[in-house]
Amino acid sequence: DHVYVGRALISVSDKTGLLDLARALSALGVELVSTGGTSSMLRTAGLAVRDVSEITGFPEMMDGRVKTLHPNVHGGLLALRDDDEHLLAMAAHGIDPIDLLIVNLYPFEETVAKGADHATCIENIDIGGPAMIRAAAKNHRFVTVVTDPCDYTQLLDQLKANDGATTLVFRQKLALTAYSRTAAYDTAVSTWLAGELQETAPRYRSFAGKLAQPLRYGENPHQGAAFYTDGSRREGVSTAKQWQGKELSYNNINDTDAAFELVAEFAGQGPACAIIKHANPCGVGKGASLLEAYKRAYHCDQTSAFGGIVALNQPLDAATAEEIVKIFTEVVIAPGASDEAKAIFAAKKNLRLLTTAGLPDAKKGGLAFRQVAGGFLVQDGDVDSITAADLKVVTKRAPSEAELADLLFAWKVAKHVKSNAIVYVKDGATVGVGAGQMSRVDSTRIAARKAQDMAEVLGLAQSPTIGSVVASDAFFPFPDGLLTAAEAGATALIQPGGSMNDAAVIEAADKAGLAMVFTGQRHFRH
Ligand code: 93A
Repeated sequence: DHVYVGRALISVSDKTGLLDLARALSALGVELVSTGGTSSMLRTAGLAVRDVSEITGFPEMMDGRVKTLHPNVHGGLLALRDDDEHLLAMAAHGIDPIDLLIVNLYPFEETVAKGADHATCIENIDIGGPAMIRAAAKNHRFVTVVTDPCDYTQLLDQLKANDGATTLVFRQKLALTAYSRTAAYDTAVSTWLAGELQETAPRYRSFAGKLAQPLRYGENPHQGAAFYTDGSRREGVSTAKQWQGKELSYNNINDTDAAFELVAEFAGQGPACAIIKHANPCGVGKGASLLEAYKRAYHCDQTSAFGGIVALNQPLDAATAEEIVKIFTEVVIAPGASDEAKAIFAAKKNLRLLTTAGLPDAKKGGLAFRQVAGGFLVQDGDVDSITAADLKVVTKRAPSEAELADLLFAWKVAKHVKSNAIVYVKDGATVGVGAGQMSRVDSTRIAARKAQDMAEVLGLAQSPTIGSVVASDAFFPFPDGLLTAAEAGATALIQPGGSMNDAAVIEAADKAGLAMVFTGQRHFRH
C-alpha cells in the first residue's frame, strides 16, 4: 500500500511553510508543478518548477478563474494506476500522473470576516482548488493530498521514513481532512450567501465543523472528544487566547462558554461577573468595580464557586486578579487582561487565563444544536429581547424602581440557568440560584435554602433572600412556588405568565403583598 511520489502539484494561497516544503520535496527528487503565484515564489527562491499552463496547454485565464480546470490535471489526479483502461487513456492523451497534491484555498472565510464587499467575496470563492482536492481525496488509494500547512512536517516525515512513498493509512487520514475542509468551505460560502440574501430558511443548512483541537477526553475519561469550530467566528471560547495553565478539557470549554455567554448579557452595563459550576451559574454580580462584581458573585454561593469558572465582562484588572487567586479556580475568561493581572496569575500554574478581543454578541444567538439518537436538533439561539417596557404588571402593587432593576437582572440570569430555573437577586447580585430541578417549587426551595446556608457562612444576621426579587424561567403552574419565595422574604417576581392558573397565582401574590410582572417570553434551558 506504499505509493511513491514522483510528481507534486502545488497551488496555495496561504504560502506559510511553502519554501521549506518545496525545497525538501525537490531534495527527495519530486518534480514540482505549480500555479502562477505559487510557481513564481518557488522560482524566485531558485527552485525548478513547471507551470501548470505548460501541462494544460492553456494560459491561466479570466483573472485566474480558470487555471487548473483541465483533463490533464484532473486525469492525472483521478486515474487509477492499476486499471489498464485508465493507463491507456493517460497514454493516449498525454496525461502524466500527479501523485501529491498540495492545495490550500482562496481565503474566503477571512475575506468575509474582514468585511469585504460582495464582489471581492465572490472572487474569493475557490473553484479549481476544491475540485482538485476532492479529486485527489477520492483517489487516495494512489494520491496524497495535503490541505493544511500544519501537515507539511508529517508529510515529509512519511516520505523520509518510506523512501519517498506514503502509506495508505496516511493517505486515508489526509483524504478525510481534505473532505472536511471542502465541506466547511462550502458551508462558509452558503452561510455568507444566505446572509447576503437575507434569507432565513438556509440557516438550517448542512453543517461541517472544522476541527479546532482534539481533547484528552469527553465529559468522562472513557469518552473520546474533540472541539470543532462552526465557521461563524462568534467571539467566545473558540476565539480566546489561552495565556497559561493546562489544556482545556471538554467540561472546561462547555462551562467557560456558559460563563462568558452569561456576562455578555451585561455588555456596556458596568462591571459584571459570573461564576459557573456544571454549566449553571452559582453566582452572578454587578458592581461599581470588577472586584466588587466578583466578590458579590462569589458570596452568592462560595461553597460551589470553589473550582469554578469565572467570566468577566470587562478586562481583568490586578485588584480582581488578586482576589480570584485566593481560591482555586479552573478558568478565568475576560475580554482582555492587564499585564499586572497576568503577572499575578502567572504564580498560579493550574489556573487558565483566557482572553478575547471582545464579548460575544448577546443579541445574535446563532444556532444551537442538540444531539438525539440518529440525528440532531437545530434551533435559533435563545436571544432575550425583554426590556422594562415589555413587562406587564399583574399585581395590585407595581414593583419599585429598585425592584424593577433587580427583576430585569434576575431575568437575564435565569435565562442561563438550567430549567426549572429560579433566581433570587438583591441589589444587582444573585443571592440564591435553584437549577435543574424537575419541579419548580423544589428549585424555589433549594435556592432559598442555599441562601440561608450562605448567611451562616458569611455570619449574616438574616438570609439575603429577605427583601430580594425572584425570576422564574417559566410560569408558576401553582401558587406553591410563589408562596415559597414569599416565605423566603422575596418582595417581587418576574415570570412569563401564561399558566391556566395565572389568576390563582396572581391572587396569591396580591395576598402576600408581592409585586409581579409578566414577560410573555419563556427561557427554558436544558
Ligand atoms: O479561481 S480558481 O477557482 N480556478 C482554478 O482553476 C484554480 N486552480 C487553483 N482558483 C484556483 N486555484 C487556487 O489558486 C488554489 O486553490 C490556490 O488557493 C490558489 C493559488 O494560486 P497562485 O498559485 O496563483 O497563488
